[in-house]
Amino acid sequence: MNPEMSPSLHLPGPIEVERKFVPGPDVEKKLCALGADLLEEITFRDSYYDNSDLCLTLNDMWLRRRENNWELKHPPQRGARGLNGASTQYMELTSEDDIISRLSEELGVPSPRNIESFGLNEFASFVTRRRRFQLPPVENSNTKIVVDLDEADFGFAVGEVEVLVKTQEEVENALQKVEEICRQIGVYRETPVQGKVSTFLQMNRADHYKQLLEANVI
Ligand code: V4E
Repeated sequence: MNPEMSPSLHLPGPIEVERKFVPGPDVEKKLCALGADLLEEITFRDSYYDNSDLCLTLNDMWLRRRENNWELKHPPQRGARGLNGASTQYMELTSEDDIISRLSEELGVPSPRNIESFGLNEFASFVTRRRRFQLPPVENSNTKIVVDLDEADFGFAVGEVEVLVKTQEEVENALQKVEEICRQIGVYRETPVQGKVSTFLQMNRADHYKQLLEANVI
């Protein structure tokens, strides 16, 4: 059986369940009122890669280098999209070996020695300043709920409520939890809020952006 379809088997990475929001002026006050702690303030550069046919992103696969680390996000179930209502669910791979085998499968090429040898092109690169908050633990659960307030260097700000889970079975609860937190901090919206990469493409690479819209990826 395909391990990605079986809920309880070990997955190669966590599933990130997330809901983005437009950060209003009161959001930090509301987070404090819920007992959130500022965990860290960090700054990092993300560079995103694809081939000339956009095979990865048109299939909702997002390969990036965050500072010196490679990361790949893809929908947990094959053929599905990561966007689910106004929330998203993506498997996050951080092991280079796992990323290479997933990419070579997707691109239909043999596994090279390293990720650079796929010869992919950078299509977006920007710096994010992130303030990360952690909400107090939910009783009888070890779920960690994190809220990020991001400012990208191209003049765009976005927030996200995020929960990491280990199995597909836990996704439904996590979706409810991120929605509930958005309501509690007063940022709930029915429709998806666009993230940094989509906004970067809309501003700088209109054709790539249009193709993603037409493929229902964003
Ligand atoms: C998955 C995805 C993209 C890659 C960037 O993912 P995102 O979570 O927006 O970035 P970031 O910096 O917050 O990563 P983190 O630090 O949380 O790991 S670009 C587009 N997608 C798909 C997508 C979508 N279709 N709709 C929405 C609302 N978001 C993302």
